Amino acid sequence: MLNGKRLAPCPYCYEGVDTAMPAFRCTGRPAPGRNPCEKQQDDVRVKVLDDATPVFPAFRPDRGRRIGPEVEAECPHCFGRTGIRLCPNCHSILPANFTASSPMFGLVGVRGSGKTVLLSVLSKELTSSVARRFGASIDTVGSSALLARLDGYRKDLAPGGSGILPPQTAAFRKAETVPAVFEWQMTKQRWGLGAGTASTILSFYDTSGEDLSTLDKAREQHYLAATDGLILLLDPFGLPANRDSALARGVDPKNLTDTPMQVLTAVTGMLREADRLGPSKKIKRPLAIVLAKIDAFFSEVGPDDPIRKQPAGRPVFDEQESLDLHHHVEALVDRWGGDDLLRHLQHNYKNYRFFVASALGAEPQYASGRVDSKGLRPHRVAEPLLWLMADRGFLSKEK
Ligand SMILES: Nc1nc2c(ncn2[C@@H]2O[C@H](COP(=O)(O)OP(=O)(O)O)[C@@H](O)[C@H]2O)c(=O)[nH]1
Ligand SMILES: [Mg+2]
Ligand SMILES: [Zn+2]
Ligand SMILES: [Zn+2]
Repeated sequence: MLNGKRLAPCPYCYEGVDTAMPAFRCTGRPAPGRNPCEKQQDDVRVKVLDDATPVFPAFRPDRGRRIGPEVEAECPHCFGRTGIRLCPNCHSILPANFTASSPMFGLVGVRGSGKTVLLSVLSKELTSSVARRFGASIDTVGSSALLARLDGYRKDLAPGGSGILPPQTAAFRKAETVPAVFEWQMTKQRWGLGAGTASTILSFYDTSGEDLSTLDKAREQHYLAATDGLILLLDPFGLPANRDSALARGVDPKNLTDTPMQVLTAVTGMLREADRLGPSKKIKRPLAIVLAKIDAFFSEVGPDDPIRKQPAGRPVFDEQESLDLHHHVEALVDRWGGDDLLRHLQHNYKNYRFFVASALGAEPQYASGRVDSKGLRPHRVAEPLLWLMADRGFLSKEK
């Protein structure tokens, strides 16, 4: 049962994990008088994630002695106790409060939609301003090559950095596409039960920037199926009314290969297949559709336009403001020739909402890949995620 009572998808490999029966990793601290375990290559990680980093041994505790949810185990080699829980399938460290009821949210977008730049900025926003705003603890889980890469890109874009945008890498090794995982922990008041820690998992993976024709469809579908809510990043330059202006500004035509409509149709197809939905049934999973790079359109609207407005910094999700923006963006998409997109959403999704975001805050020089000298001014990058959280009841909504 995936998304049912017992199994929750691993945020790294998206396989269902029985959280009552995790694998464990030795901490390297032996029981008194024992020889410590040594770090070595973990064959499971090599096979599933192509990651050969030496680590302490992993093991599955003796099945016979299992009582209730397993939070600690004893290393069979050095007899040290460990609380490092692993996914049995890929041996990644599970988030601390990962349970079968932790929802997982993800983000998708094709090459050129602005995914890498957005993820670089979002990972910083989450662990700083968003965490402060909601009094939450939002931390990265484990380490991944992607997290390190995103940090590097962000430093390049920040003042004092090289000012160069991330390159369109041709292909990454599997290890470099291991998802960046965040755990959002919050204290929740539960009726009659007092306070408890609730945990939401964010799993983002960044592809080498394929277009739809070269997408690893199996992996993408596996990922889409595992998420409880999705953020779909669309490139507004790909809408019919904006293409020519994009090309005139120096946008690489390769980044406009797939139109937003083609991307959405592909995602819908994969979700329908993953959920085995009949043609008359709508997709229930909430979908946040984000028009990225929205800074490119600031000069076309007045300073008080909803797409330019800063979101309020209160620790609630402002539902009315979000709905107003949603309707405004719908009208904008229609004006830009995306009426087919609107109809598609109405026919296929029960619960969707439009957002705008700008990771950079100002237009870069598209052809040379240089960012604006005023530096990074992210705009509304976290809002789609906040909506997904509020929709699940993890954040309160202000009506
Ligand atoms: N105007 C504007 N352009 C952006 C922004 N983010 C990305 N871009 C442009 O989109 C290109 C592709 O971005 P990238 O994040 O590499 O896209 P990816 O292929 O989806 O990972 C960048 O080189 C920029 O030219 C943004 O916030 N504003
Ligand atoms: Mg990219
Ligand atoms: Zn896994
Ligand atoms: Zn050990």
